Amino acid sequence: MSVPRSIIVEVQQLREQLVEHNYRYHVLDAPVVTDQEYDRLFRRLQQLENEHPELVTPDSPSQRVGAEPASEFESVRHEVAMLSLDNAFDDDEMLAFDRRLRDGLDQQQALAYVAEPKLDGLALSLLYEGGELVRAATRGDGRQGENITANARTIDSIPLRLRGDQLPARIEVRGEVYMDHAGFAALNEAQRQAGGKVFANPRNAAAGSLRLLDSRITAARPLTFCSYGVGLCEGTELPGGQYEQMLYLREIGFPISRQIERLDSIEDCIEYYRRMLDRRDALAFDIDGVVFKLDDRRLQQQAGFVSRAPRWAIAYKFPAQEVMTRLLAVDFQVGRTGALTPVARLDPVAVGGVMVSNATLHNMDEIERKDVRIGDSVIVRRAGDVIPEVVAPVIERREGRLRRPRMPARCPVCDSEVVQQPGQAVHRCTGGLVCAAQRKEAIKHYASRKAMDIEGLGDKLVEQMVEAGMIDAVDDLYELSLEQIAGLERMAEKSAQNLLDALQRSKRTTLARFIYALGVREVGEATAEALAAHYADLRAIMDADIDSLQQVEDVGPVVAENIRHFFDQQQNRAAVARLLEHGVYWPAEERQRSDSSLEGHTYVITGTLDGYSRDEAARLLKARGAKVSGSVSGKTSAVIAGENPGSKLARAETLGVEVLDQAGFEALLDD
Ligand code: 9MJ
Repeated sequence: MSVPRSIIVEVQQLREQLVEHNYRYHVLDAPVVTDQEYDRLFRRLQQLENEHPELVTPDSPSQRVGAEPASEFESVRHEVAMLSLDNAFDDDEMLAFDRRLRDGLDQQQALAYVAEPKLDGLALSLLYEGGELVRAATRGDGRQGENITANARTIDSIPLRLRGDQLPARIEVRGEVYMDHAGFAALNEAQRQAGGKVFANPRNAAAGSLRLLDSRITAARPLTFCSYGVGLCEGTELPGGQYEQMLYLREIGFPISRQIERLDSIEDCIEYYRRMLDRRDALAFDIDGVVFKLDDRRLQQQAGFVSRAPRWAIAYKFPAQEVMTRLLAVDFQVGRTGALTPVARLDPVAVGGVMVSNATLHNMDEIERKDVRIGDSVIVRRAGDVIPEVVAPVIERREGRLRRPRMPARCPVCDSEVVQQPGQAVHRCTGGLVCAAQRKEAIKHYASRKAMDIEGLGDKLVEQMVEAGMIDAVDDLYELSLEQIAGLERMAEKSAQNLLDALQRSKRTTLARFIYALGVREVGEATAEALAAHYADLRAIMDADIDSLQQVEDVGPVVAENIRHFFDQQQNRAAVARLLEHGVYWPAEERQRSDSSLEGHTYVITGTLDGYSRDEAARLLKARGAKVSGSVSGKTSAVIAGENPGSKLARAETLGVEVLDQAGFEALLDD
């Protein structure tokens, strides 16, 4: 039975659309359809191919789901060796690299370079013949790698077929496969829940995923490809500059770095390195340095190679984010809700450019899973704003019998009993507000920016005050006198007065902030806001039963139970009453506001707005029914851009999303 022509045409059109959308998403970074629309087209194609299997082609976008597992990877020889890069660790080494190159090439004037972040993943070689992906191989030892074509085909950002009509007969494109932070976190969470292997870092996760014999599993792993060069090329003359060559790769379908730049001198390269180092933590993926390549490809050839690396390229490495040190001891820190967290005391070491002597070990389950012992050499990681963590012990370096950390039976702060609720990983101190650690944390939380926002009342000051016996609970804050505060060590009278003023100002708040500030277990900002919006009245929340609480968005049985439990305790009700007596209030308009003028709209805020913190601006939008998101997509209603906007503004412009300035933002609130 032949397939109706209309079906053949539809399949053809669906493929073209999907390929185009994929290219716009992964390469141009400018999608024009929502994820749902993409999925709809994809499912329609799958459906038609299921009904008419004879229409399936190897380069169909549907063929990225993985194939039957292989028994081993075939070895492949690289026709052009895959070299590594020489490293530089400081500016002098960069200047020396440039000088060597200029001397060798007999060049007096400055050399131009192409700069891009050094992705911390795995090198991949992609061979295309007649525009079609025929082979993907790992770097291996540079001469010989492994054929992982089936796995590479599952990565959406790797084109199965090249774009354009004047394609080279054969071209080998090289680049890096990596996993971004969000993908890595999601994968590890899924692995943890399934009791599978948890990866130490995104690089290991990418490597592990790419080298699975079952490509159907690889297909489900969040891998990304970014190209950085060409190996062999036959049948076309490539542009004479490295930068132009990269633009050519983008044209024929490959993602290239968004941060790529052509620079006029080695001084500009050093400046680029500093800029990237500053931005390192804000990137969505790990980079371990910056790569510079001579732009002029004729000069590249002239410069040639030394042993395993080109003379015309260099990697200027960042300070390592993972280093090895010794675990000296494990202490237990008591949090606001009494949870005991194991903290690693380390032999001090520089990680990512900062000295680190403490790192989190998360919880006892993690310690057991990783088999960390006191005295072990351990890998410590510090990435971005995330607190440093112990990734794993280096078992090979373990000597003799080392002791496993043990959860203490009594609280190290107040000596109350430590218990573990059945079915829960956390151990808690049962001391409640008897425990100074819990009292300190409760007060710190109350004063924090997203809670009562008491300016000048930082963690150190709270600790000092609790230790001096000046405050036991949050309501004591409002009874502090100028003399008491000024009497503290390192506290000037002026600062003491400022703190008193801040305490006074903090009394005017919102219901949501107040609920959040109380620190009910598992009631975060969003839940506090949902509770305030639902009940619009503190008394109603304090007296709500479990069933009623579960009517609130995001409140499940556990959180409902926590809220009920909190307000069932006489001491908590009394504390609330005392706070209100001290004059904590939220203006009525805030309380009763149930404006929905912005319902169905999603906004993204970037930059600084005059007179509003980012949180405050978000709160005002949400109070009118809007959603506030952290990332710009085709679904964003508008991006609100204040002073010094970030990359979100550029992204809005690429996507054609409306951009509002301060006046536009204020107009939204007034409507
Ligand atoms: C990475 N890892 O991002 C190279 N790389 O060039 C970039 N690696 C490279 N270039 C030649 N951007 C050998 C390796």
